[in-house]
Amino acid sequence: MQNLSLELVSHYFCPFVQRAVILLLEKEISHQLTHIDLMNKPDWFLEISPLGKVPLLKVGSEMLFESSVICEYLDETTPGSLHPQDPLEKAKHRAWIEFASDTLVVMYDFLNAPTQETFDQKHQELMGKLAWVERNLGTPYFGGKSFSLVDAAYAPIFYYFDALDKIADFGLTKTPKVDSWRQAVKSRPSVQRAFDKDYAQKLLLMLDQRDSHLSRLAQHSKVLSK
Ligand SMILES: N[C@@H](CCC(=O)N[C@@H](CS)C(=O)NCC(=O)O)C(=O)O
Repeated sequence: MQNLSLELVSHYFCPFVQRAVILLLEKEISHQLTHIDLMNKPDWFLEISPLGKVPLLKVGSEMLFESSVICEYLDETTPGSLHPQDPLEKAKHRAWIEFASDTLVVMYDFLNAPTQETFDQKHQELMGKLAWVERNLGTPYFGGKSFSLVDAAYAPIFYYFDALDKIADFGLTKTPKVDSWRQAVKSRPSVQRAFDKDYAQKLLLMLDQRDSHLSRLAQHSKVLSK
């Protein structure tokens, strides 16, 4: 990497930001992290963010957006790629990172579903996604022995699982390969450093502020009572 300063513009609960944070920590890349309030986006952010979304990576006076682009840039400009070398394998990893993004969209709809009907529908969609991953996984990591960008892309999803497990059994451990992958990814030091120890509990508190089927289930299960 040329000696350019790196600043990641972030939001504490953004799973797309967390992919980049894991990569920065995994490769020990010096950087600055700036959190913003997405409910009250600062003017300086709106001026430099084409989509009005985090993450953004300021690279010297330049600016990158889109988490997969940011991760690829960080990976390519530092030694020891976290992508496979073989072009076909690399393309497959990129495709599964896209799949992780799609899974996050379903996860968001599931977490915020206003009614039981939407909740059940999104739950089924989520289980369908997990079944696809189950059939395409290596061990202990997605690509086998080495931790890769795909693992970083799914790590935030596993923290949602931790929060959900506190509320009820949603069948998230019923895909055994995904379940052991989840443990392997969460044991990775860079992943542990990227998330606070009580991150899942903080997620629950955040989700509880929404008027959703899940927040009603959480209140019913008393998981949020002190
Ligand atoms: N495709 C984008 C998605 C990023 C994204 O959705 N960020 C959310 C927070 S997790 C955001 O900034 N939302 C603000 C908004 O949509 O106004 C990426 O991979 O970077």
